[in-house]
Amino acid sequence: MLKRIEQIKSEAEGAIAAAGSTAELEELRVRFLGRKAELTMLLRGIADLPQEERGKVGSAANRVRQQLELKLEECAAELEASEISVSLAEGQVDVTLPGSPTHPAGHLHLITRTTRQIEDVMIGLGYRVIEGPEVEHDYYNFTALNHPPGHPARMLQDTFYVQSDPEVLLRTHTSPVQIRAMETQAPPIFVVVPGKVYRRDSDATHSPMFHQVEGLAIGEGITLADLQGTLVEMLGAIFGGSRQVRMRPHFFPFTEPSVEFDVSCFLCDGSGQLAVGERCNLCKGIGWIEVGGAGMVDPNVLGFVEANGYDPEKVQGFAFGMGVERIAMLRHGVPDLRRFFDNDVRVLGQFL
Ligand code: 2U9
Repeated sequence: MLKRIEQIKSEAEGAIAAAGSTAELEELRVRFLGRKAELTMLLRGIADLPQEERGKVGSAANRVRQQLELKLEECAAELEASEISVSLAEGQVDVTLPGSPTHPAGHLHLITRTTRQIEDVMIGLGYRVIEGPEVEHDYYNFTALNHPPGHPARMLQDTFYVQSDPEVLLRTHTSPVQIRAMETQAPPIFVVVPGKVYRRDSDATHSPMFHQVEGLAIGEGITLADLQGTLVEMLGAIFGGSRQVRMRPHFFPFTEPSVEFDVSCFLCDGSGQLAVGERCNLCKGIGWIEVGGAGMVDPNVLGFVEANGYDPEKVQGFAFGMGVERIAMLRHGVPDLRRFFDNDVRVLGQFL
């Protein structure tokens, strides 16, 4: 009997080692350890054996059973792993292949393209592109930009606050990024800051989320004339041709003096007329189109980063801001800014 148990063991071990699949292993488990297997029957018949054989046969059969169970388990784990890798390799999909039928890959959104174009011009003028958080602290969005707590200027922009913390908000402009930049880089600094901003506002020319590009130049001896020259370069590159730029006095809390700037109309070349007696419909006959705001950075703002070398007595400079949607609407004749965010490819596909 003991000899037969050893035979079963070696027969089973040989078969298990030769098994090529988990299905085959399952068949072997049934054959050698199943209800009708010889070893199982043998264990069941132990009670019928003579008293002196029972102990030896019983323990030998149980030991072999346990050894075979362990072997089966080990082999199953190995085979399962190799079967999984084979099936993964067979089922592999090359996601870089064109679809069938092929589908056009699409293109950048007009707002991204317009933003990048502005960035490129500014990079050409020696500026660095930087980005920052869209969820901001009150300090960076308002206080350090010369909006003291409780100041009415804070009301100018309808701000989205985070419910759990009155000090945390969705930035209303990208200007906080420039404060963060000045905290880490001593002057001179020339940065351009694109990004999403948020204000509670919604109509054909306003959206609760829109994009801005702002610029900041701080160093020794930078003047309003440098701002004018920079705007001429930038707007010429964006609107084409030899555009003129004019500034009108305005108010912003973070600049002093502050201006709004206009570009000469690129449709009528500033004449206000498309033909004799025909009023230009883009600039409404004025010859100028409002593009953004700017000014000399208020010394109070520099005071917040004075510790990093921005002594308002020694350095000065300008900042400007533009809405990207407005630029894109003007250039491409889009009447409603919300069309940029409907994600209708019939609209977006026109701006290749
Ligand atoms: C710092 C100091 C000053 C950025 C500026 C404007 C004027 C401006 C608007 C244009 C259209 C916002 O999108 S819009 O509604 N922007 O008029 N932005 S000056 O001034 C700064 C920025 C950072 C440290």
